[in-house]
Amino acid sequence: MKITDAKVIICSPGRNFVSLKIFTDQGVYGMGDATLNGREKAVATYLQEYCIPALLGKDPQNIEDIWHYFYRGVYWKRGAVNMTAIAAIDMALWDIKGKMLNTPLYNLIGGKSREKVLVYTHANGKDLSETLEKVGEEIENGFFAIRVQSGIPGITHTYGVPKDNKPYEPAQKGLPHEDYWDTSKYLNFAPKLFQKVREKYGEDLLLLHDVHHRCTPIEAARLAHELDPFHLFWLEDPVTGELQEGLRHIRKHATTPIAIGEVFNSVYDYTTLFTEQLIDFVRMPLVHGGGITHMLKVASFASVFHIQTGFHGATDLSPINLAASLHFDMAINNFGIQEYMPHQAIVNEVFKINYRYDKGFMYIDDTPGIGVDIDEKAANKFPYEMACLPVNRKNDGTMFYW
Ligand code: GCO
Ligand code: MG
Repeated sequence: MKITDAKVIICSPGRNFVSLKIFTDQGVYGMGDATLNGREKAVATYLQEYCIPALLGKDPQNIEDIWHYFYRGVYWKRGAVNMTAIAAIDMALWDIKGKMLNTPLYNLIGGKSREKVLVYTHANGKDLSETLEKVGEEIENGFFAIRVQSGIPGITHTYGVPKDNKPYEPAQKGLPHEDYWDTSKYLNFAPKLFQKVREKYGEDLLLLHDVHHRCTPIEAARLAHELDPFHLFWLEDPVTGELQEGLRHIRKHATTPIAIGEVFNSVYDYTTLFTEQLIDFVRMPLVHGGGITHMLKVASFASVFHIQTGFHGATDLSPINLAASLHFDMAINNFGIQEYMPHQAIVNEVFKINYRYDKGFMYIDDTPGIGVDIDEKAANKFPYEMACLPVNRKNDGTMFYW
């Protein structure tokens, strides 16, 4: 069996997505997600100029070998662009294998470990009372697990909160717009928010919160400690991903579970975090984490330390990634939870999906392979438009983490 061709499809149904389609001499093709929010064309160019020419003629059945060809075989290892390109290739190859063997992806990676996939959604409000209302709405929608983000008194606009009643979408057309940030206002407010949520909705709801990399290690330790009484399911990205040792401070002061990794892309990002038991959930998604082949290794490594998965699933990851993640979530033993932020309806004009949400859980059907296809004619109706994530400054103008 041989790879005969491959192409990159860039489209923008509401937001930009990059997809890779790999063709074979058996008439079967595979689909992979290659979307890296705000840097889409870097991955597309890398695939087009360097990876696709090297893929032609290879046997798509040899997934492990092809993975290492693009990882070990490239002197410049790791990095978001590189690992997203490898992920797209890897997903497409697993998709081809499933189609050739006429079986869904989850069967190729161990079969079903569960019947359905627990997901969490987002409740975002511009202030405390709107956020409490949104939590109530998501409970009505059947969710057992809800990520709670709120506007903060004294900060005009912040991460996770939609503008003008539109669905939350952080990437804005053109160059990055600027937000403003004040950690002390946030630290004073966050514990009060969770106290109110618990008072109103009780102990059973699984609550999550994303700090989005904005605390120093000691600030994160204070926050995690003050949130301890509200028993969060997890506190996400309390410190920046680069400073792994920063997580040690949190462990010294709190038992709030920690999730990290949506900006990581290598198993080597986790060696300290796993072996020292500094985290509880792995956030790295298949699309930025080198695909299924690599994430199987990460998940196995995590399982040794009783660490679970909780993959990133924001709307800037395409339906191909979400479907592949759901197969993965179904198959591994140490699955924890999956982020689910539904795509806008317009996205489904381009992507034909094989999953559904019902009462707090997601389900994936038995379509062979990953099971998501792209309607290229529809994709052509939505051409790429440059859009970037915002940047953040402190009130004196100092550049900060967004
Ligand atoms: C999450 C993430 C997203 C990211 C976005 C960046 O937890 O869902 O933090 O909101 O900001 O995916 O592209
Ligand atoms: Mg996050």
